[in-house]
Amino acid sequence: MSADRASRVGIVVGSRSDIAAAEKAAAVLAELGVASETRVISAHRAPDLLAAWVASFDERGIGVVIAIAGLAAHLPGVVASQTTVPVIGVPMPGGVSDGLDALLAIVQMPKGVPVATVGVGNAENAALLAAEILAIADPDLRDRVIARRAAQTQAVLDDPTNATAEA
Ligand code: RP5
Repeated sequence: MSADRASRVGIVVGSRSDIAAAEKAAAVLAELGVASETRVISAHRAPDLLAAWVASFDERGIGVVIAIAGLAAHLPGVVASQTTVPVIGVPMPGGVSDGLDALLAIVQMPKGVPVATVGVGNAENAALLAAEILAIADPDLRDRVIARRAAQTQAVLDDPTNATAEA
């Protein structure tokens, strides 16, 4: 598969305990018409399987990765170390500081291997950022991303509690 068909998102979680976040990301991507695939691969329990999955990105058409992890949260960085496909890390709540540990582990990647990081547990934003990255080369997807943003704004405007006082 050629690079210009890298239109899918690879979602990986380090544990089945994080699968709900992966499902949230996949649902947002599906809403935008973006295909995704989800894997449960621990970077420390199954490093060779993780490497094999990353090595298959070109043939699978994966153009962005969402890597979701808690605790030491090395999964996004390990994936990023093996590919130049953009990696978005989602730190998960829990641990000694309810996600602050995972947030710092993901956002504090040493220089040379970037990982984009969203807020703790914010799989929705990871999906939206993945879609925005893919939309750079996909005008139809760009239109859908813009439409979703507009609908979000309209929902705020339509909220009756936000009605301004009439003169
Ligand atoms: C990481 O440690 C996973 O990403 C998960 O967030 C956390 C807990 O994993 P389990 O104890 O559920 O295997 O591997």
